[in-house]
Amino acid sequence: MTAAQSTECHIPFNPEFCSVSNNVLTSTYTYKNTIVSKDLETSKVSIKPIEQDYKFKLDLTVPKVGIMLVGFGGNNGSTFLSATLANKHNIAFHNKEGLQQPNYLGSMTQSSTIKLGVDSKGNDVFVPFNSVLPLVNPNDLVITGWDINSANLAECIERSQVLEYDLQSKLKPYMKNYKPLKSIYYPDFIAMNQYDRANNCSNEIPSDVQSGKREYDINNKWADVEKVRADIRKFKADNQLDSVIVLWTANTERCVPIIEGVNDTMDNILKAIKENHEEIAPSTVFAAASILEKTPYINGSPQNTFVPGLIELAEANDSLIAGDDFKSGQTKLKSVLTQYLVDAGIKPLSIASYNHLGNNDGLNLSSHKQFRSKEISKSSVIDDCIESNDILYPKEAIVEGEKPVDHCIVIKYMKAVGDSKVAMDEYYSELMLGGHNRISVHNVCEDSLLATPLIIDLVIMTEFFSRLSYKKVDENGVEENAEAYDNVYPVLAFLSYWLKAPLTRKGFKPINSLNRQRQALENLFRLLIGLPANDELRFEERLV
Ligand code: NAI
Ligand code: DG6
Repeated sequence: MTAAQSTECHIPFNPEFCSVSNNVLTSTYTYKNTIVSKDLETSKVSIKPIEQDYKFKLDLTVPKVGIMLVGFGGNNGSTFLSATLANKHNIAFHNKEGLQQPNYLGSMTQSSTIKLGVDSKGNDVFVPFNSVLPLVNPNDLVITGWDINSANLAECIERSQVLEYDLQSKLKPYMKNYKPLKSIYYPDFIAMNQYDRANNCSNEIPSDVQSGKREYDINNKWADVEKVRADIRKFKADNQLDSVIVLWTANTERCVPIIEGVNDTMDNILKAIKENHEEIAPSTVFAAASILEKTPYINGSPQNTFVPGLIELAEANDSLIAGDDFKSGQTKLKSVLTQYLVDAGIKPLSIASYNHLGNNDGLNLSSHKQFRSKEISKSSVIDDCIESNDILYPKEAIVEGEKPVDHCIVIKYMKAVGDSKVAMDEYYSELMLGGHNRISVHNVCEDSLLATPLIIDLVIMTEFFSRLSYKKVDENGVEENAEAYDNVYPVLAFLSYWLKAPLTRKGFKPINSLNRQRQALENLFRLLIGLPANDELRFEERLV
């Protein structure tokens, strides 16, 4: 490993279940669950407790990590670089309220805590999330990326109008030397209103200058994959990185149809790229290139990049993937509010979600096909919560083809509000004895300042998962695979907390509840240091 830093863990490991050797933590854990079956005729429920022992291994050495953003020059991409540079160089700045210090507010890994246990009096004790196990410090990330537009990153922060003027001025000297790598543009996938931006593309066809119209080669898609692979390798070598992560934060593309023989299997999708199939999008090229380089790939946008063929490719290469679509403001709140209503036994009847925004993301989404991708990812967030309560939503009462809750998504482009997206939601619910409850939310989401911390967390946690491996142990203590540990399954559903439409393993339904998503992460951290899963029984207080 190059330039690897050694860890300083402040939290002791429980020696009953953990040991450390050569800076590798080994933990044992008994996973317990219950198999529940329901007799459909009698409605009788039967339960069968199950247990499985696991051994986990975590490399405690934090590597030197590089991040490559697709869409580097956009609002999220440029805010991501700004945030890490401002924190790294401790750049304080003035806004109208006075002097502000840089920070990572909104990042769960950097600015939230985990309950570790209780003090001698039974009161809860919390510790910073990033103090439990060694995680990469975002200040240490080496950052680059691709963009179809050539503006340098100092120009980008001015264009995006996200940061305070004073901070922009202080950051510009650090940012002007960051220039996006040339990217790949196939005009059919993002809105035509983005066409003028595409002046930094490796697939641009040198053309007659007088025509004034740029043209792009869409018939060399395998060469585009090879170009992205070469970019990843060069970045890694030039910066002596131990690992690289690629994250898509470029414009939302339209979704692609799943076509038998084209993108339904690994072999077919590789063939389709080589044959320049029209349904191979730039995001397919970036994802395929990353997977072939065994470089984790995260999809921060809603398009269905992860078609079955790409998932199979990730499985075959044991390469981590996660998606889709950052869950930042309106949707995050919706997942919490819907859960609250449904868990309280209140029945949401309709959720009307409207928003308008004036940034380039909003401009792109003003085109119907791109809006449709976003509509799909924003719609799915309440599904599992509604399904969890068949007192409120009895299966037999659900009309085929209809959703039990009317859920409507509207997005409008309104230039004036820029990056300060306005989200308005109305939750209309049924109360006891014919009553109704109407909750109206007016939420100003500073879009990129909400999304950037999620990018930080996704990168930090993806790197963490690439250091984690496991094996099963049978009831006699015999290890399933005596020689080696397995990597975690390539589709990182553990990252669902940050994603609107979490990608899951085939055959499993996504979990959208924010609390449940977070609980999984907390409990994973706890078991790795030899602690039991958190419960809130509080017997110290509640039993005599
Ligand atoms: P943006 O429009 O400011 O930035 C996107 C950038 O991608 C632009 O600079 C554009 O030139 C570039 N681009 C387009 N196609 C490209 C390609 N093929 N290769 C490389 N670069 C390309 O958008 P913003 O606000 O940064 O959002 C980025 C993505 O993240 C969008 O898809 C958005 O829907 C998604 N997102 C944003 C959230 C937020 O709160 N800001 C939350 C959830 C998702
Ligand atoms: C309009 O909804 C623009 C989108 O890109 C959102 O800003 C983004 O998806 C965040 O959405 P949400 O629902 O998590 O606030």
